[in-house]
Amino acid sequence: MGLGGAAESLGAADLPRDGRGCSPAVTLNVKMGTFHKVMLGVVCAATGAGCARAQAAGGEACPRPATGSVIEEPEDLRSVGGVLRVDVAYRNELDVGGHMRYCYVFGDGSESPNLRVHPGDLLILELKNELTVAPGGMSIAMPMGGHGGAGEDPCSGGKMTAASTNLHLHGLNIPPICHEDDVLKTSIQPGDPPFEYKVRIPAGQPPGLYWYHPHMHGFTKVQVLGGASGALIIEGVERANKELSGMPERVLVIRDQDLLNPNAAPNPGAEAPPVVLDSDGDVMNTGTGTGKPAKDLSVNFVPVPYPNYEPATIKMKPRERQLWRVLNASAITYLNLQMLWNAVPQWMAVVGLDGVPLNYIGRGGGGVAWQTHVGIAPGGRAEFVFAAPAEGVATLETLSVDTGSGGENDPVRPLARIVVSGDAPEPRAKLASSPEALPRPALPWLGDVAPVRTRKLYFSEILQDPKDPNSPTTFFITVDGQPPKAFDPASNVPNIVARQGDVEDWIIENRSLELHAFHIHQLHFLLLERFGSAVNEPFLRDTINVPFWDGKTSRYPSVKLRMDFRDSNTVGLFPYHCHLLEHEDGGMMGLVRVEPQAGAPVENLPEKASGAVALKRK
Ligand SMILES: [Cu+2]
Repeated sequence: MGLGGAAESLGAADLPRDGRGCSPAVTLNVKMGTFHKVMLGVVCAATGAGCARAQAAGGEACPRPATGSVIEEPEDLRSVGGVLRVDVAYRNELDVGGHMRYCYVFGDGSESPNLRVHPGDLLILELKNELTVAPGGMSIAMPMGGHGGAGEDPCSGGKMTAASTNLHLHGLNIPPICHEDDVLKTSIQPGDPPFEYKVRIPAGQPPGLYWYHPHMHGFTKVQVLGGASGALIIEGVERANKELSGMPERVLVIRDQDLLNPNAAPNPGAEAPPVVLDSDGDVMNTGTGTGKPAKDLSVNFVPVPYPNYEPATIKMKPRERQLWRVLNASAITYLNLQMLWNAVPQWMAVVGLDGVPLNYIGRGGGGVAWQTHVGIAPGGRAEFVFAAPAEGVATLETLSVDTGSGGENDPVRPLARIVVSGDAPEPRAKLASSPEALPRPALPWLGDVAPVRTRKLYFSEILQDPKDPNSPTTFFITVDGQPPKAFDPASNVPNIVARQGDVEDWIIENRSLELHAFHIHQLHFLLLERFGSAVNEPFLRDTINVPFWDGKTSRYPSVKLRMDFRDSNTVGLFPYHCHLLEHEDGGMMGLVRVEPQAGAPVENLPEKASGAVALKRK
């Protein structure tokens, strides 16, 4: 079978331009074929371009490159003999503009490196919380003698403050237990000894781009917005798609950050719609695709700030094909990537989404979806092949995304110039040239398994003062029939109880006036329907947009997902939430508890977790 239906559902359909999820502003142009198309699809022009190397712009704890820099690749930390062991210091500092930076500095001195592991490998990560500054600029008092001075177990969930942190391995199908991928009770304080994460990468984890970031409820946005994120790569994407064999690869982590020039006027000649701030100080959607963005963006930490948007620089050899692995590590900003040459959108060959190759399940098709733009929600990933022009300069930009009348402003803006020259350096990493084919997935294709039940959940928001759009908002994700309730981090009570081995269908509705991105930990799901209409996606996701309601239509926008609780690693208590992190922090999170099958071990369940953890702790 082909991936035609799948391809048509990518990109534009993911990034609604109006309340019905359509994209009139962008023509979705999809073709299927081989990589040869990438070569044909690129035209070029001559220009001379060069760019200064990155320079550290102030700061010592979390150095960052200067605007306009050449984009450096993150360092690669690779497993050796099936083990990747790393030490990580988690630091922060106030920059000269008063913005809080957060960073992961690894033992080799690299910041936010790529962690590269294979299925079946062991990842051992020692995380030391070295935060010294609280939001607002106050120094964090270092407790005497360990955890908060009280000797609390970091697995106990006792203390969760702006100085606390933990780590989530986004997209991995690993157990939700402390020292692995628990984010509900794990809380590491400044002064604690290094905290060990010890994770066995599942043998069946699809190869692709995943990521790591903190997940401390109430403080996730500020930490991720400050730069706390990095790529985690499960090696072997070329084993799923042999056309990728031997191809150079490049990791691009796109982050958002507070505006560097918040008071700047738009560029002369640019349309200047009125600026309305929401209760978080973010610029609300102008509906014009222009104007002041809610946040600035950066590419591998090179900022591309409003209002001039001086792009970062990527150098490529003429006509070189590279696999670009793009992570949207933004806290709240949507991306809709497009490659332009001479104002003409170029083809991108999408081969993987959310860490899963498009042909991972082996149901035929080329495993390639040809796109002229690729939408990536906060938390999502897209992997695509791009071929450089024969000469000249192409531009990577993000198109505007209409997030709804209640959403933030994500205008069109450039991100990077792709400068072609014969002496451009090769990316550091290259995919294997003669890969062994991946084994077929052990479980039947999710689309062929009958669900045991269907549930409905919905996103909603309440303004504390309904007459004041700038008053604080409470965010909810509610199981239909239950009372809407903001997530309570003190609660262990699940909103949903499922059973391991089962497959369920979940309908996620959006009853609010802004876009939300549904994400669940520990598993991938299959998109079945959008607005009640079937879609054909023979691949999996872990993050999905749910289009905004226009406030008038009698039916709420929705998606229908097939949720996969078959793997024993999903047993336990874990969250689902909106991946716009200020929504998550504001309460848009719920809990599912997956019960073991009769007779199965129960070590992932919370009441057993402390015992399991005791065995693991050093
Ligand atoms: Cu949201």
